[in-house]
Amino acid sequence: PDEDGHELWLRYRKAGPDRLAEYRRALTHVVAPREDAAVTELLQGLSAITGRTVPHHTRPRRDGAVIIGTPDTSPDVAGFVDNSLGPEGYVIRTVDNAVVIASQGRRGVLYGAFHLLRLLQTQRHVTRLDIRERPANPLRLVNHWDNLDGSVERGYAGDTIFDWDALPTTGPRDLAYARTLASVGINGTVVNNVNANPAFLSTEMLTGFVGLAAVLREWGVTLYLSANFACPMVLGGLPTADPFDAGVQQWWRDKAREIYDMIPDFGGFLVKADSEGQPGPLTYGRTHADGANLLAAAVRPYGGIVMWRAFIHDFDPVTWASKSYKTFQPLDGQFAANVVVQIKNGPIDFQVREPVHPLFGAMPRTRTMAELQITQEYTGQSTHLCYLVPQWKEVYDFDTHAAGPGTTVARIVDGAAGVMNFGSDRNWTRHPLAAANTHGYGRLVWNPALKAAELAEEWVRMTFGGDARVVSTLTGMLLGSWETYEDYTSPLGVGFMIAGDHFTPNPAGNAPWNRADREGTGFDRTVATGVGYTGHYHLPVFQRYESLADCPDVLLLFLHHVPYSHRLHSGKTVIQHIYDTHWDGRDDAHRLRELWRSLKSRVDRSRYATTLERFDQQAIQATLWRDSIVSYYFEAGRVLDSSRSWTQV
Ligand code: GCW
Repeated sequence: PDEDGHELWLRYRKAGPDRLAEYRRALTHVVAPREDAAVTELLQGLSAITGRTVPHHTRPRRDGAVIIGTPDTSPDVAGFVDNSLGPEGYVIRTVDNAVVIASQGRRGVLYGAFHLLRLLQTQRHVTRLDIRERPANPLRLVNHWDNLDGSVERGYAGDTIFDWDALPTTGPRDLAYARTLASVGINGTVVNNVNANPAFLSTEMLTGFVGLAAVLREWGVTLYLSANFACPMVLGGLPTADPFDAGVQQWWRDKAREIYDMIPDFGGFLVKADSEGQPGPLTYGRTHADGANLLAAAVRPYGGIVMWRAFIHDFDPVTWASKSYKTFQPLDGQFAANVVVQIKNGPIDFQVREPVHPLFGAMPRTRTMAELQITQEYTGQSTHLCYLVPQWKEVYDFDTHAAGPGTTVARIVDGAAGVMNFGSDRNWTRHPLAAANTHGYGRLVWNPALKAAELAEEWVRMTFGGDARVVSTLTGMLLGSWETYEDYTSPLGVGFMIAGDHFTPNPAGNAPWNRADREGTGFDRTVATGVGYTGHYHLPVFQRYESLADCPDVLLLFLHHVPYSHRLHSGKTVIQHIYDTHWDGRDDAHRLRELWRSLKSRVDRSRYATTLERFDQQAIQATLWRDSIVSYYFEAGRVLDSSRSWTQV
């Protein structure tokens, strides 16, 4: 078997002795009118896991049938499906001596098939199943920041996973990619960078995408593309890209027709406009809503959508946190019904710790989705272990109070986009454990109520098997890793301690962000004395953030400037907290390596070695981080560390 290859968590290994007999009895053949992706996956998975050839039949033959389908295609499942399931929901039920997987739609059947396989991969019993699932949100996407030349912006696992030149011809990797997304319920992908080369919408490229869309379609994944707002000028030779210009409107309508003629189920466009040098409607005195509605009108006849990004700033630390809120909030109600505003989880840029973006809950008449970052741009890239599901859960669970208590982000959004961490590396993510973030992202977006601990354990079992020591050790390592990374990098929400590579420490270069001076540190973003950012939140949140006494410790330096002697809720002074967390966090990073070493005899040699090399690097980097931040703050404030004596240091 391909131990370190691109199987990721879809490793169908023969069941252990405690489950093998049960699985062999319960799952003997797959029943469906015809072979499709769900059937293929079940045949492959069930055969490998039971160690017997599991065949496909059109009718049940004996005990152990796995009967799958939609009411349209298979009369056997008709009685199991009701309308409330929707096209992506499914039931899995044990009936007599068969297992039924039924859905209204093809996607639901596929997700049900993966669910059954997941049960087997995580060593669960399957004799009395009664499962009912439906996704919390319709938009469950990944975003690739992949360029035409094959490079990946903020990609840390090689070049693009796609082979643009080969398209429309596709290969095994495209198929494996589509399958992998489907296995965790992801139903859409934007394959090119939001810093979009207009050429991605050229007729030549679109012709190629027909092939990719076909593979994705088999696995229930919709293709979307990032669009450059200046396409009518660059590709169409028009003198303007003004959304109010009739020629521009016509150009986008024609482009949409061309695309939908080729790819009838094309999902629509993702747009980064008037941000970091990208063209946009502001050039013509129009608003973001005008720009979004221009493209939305073009794709509307075909059921397409436009995902319009809210990530805008002026590279100015003073205005950055508020810019997106101030620009988009007044536009609430002006976006077309098929526009979804895509909002990063926080107001800055995927820092290890940020408050939740104040736009969530501020645009009640606008469809919104959350942009999360699977690729660990600021959280250790593919070197540090940083399991982000706990962070994303905090985002989903955050109560905006927009429509009273309980207006959580999970209840507000229509879905999410995860900036992807796959690349051309043989194992797709470089750090073998980084795939836990990809898996966790898909599963959490399907159901934000799932617990981080459940998802971490599920991934470990699927990826490394059921050995109890491996499961408990690795699950624990994943769950604590975000806090560890935060401890030795950026304290108390201060953010941007990082150099231009977004990897190594450079606190001195970021003084306008951390504002460390002789007396204290932190960025005053209050209404009373600072830049007024806290005022973007609804009342109870505003009060909590505005008040120094109530502000959560983890966000203290994001929201307030305080003296080094300020006492946290923990009882420690800010400066002592900074010293202690950096020393402890660095030690925890070294401990992660020891924990991994303790699994040596329980993990295959190849993945063991690749992963150990990651932990070796992380340990070195964590020491560098600790020393940089501790010395920066010591030099700024000249306060002695009261926890460590000089002999220890
Ligand atoms: O996260 C930052 C990155 C940029 C990125 C930008 C964005 C795609 O540093 O590389 O560009 O934000 O999200 O648009």
